[in-house]
Amino acid sequence: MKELETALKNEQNSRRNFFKKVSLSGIAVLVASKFSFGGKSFLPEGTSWDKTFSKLDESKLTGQSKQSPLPYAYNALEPVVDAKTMEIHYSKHHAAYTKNLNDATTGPEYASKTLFQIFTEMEKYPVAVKNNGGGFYNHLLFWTLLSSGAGQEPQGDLLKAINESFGSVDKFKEGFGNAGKKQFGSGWAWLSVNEKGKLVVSSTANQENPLMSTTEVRGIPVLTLDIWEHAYYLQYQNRRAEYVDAFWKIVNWKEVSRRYNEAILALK
Ligand code: MN3
Repeated sequence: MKELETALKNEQNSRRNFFKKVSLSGIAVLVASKFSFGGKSFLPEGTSWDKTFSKLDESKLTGQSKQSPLPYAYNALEPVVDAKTMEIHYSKHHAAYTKNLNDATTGPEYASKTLFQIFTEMEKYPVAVKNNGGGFYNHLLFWTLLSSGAGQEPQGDLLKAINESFGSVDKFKEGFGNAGKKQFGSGWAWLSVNEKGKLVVSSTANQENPLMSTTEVRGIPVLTLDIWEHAYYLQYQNRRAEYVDAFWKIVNWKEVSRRYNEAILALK
């Protein structure tokens, strides 16, 4: 136990020093995505991602999964996201990931598995299960995090945690926005609660997400942004940065808060 504590301290110190050297104007959050602890060994003794994730609302999702109805109309997020994009995104792209996930998980080995269990052992599964499992879940999550009720901002414990991890809401938005803007090719930007209960920003390629064992920065996602071109191209064409900046107008902060509180409880 002493050894573990010392190792942990050394790791924290070297991380701190590293951040001191490279942390120019709040880009540390991005660096964190490249030099995360990741993995199971840093969870509190006797816990595992599997156990932690099993306490989350959506942990019961199986391979035989269905799309939830969109919680608003296709045109509800205009002018930030146009109705046609929402319609195609939900009824074609998300529908396809859902169907392909179900098609890829008909075997008996999937009968007793939940999607979150599969995520915790992602390396054991075919790439079709990873791509479509991520595609199914990431979109399911994403829809809940958008809202037509503009003008909200983070509050309460979530606000406190954002200030603690990033310095301010603006710094957080800058870090998260940059994660989205700088992700090469298709992917997602994330705000997650990591194994220490701290908020971290990262980005992933394709349909990977922080619940997956194959991901560098692991954690429980509380906010995400789809940065595939299909999410914005009709309206923004090549102007991804404009789309990312406009995203803040439609974030459902109440839902982010709810997910943050759920994640903190799950880690206990
Ligand atoms: Mn998408």
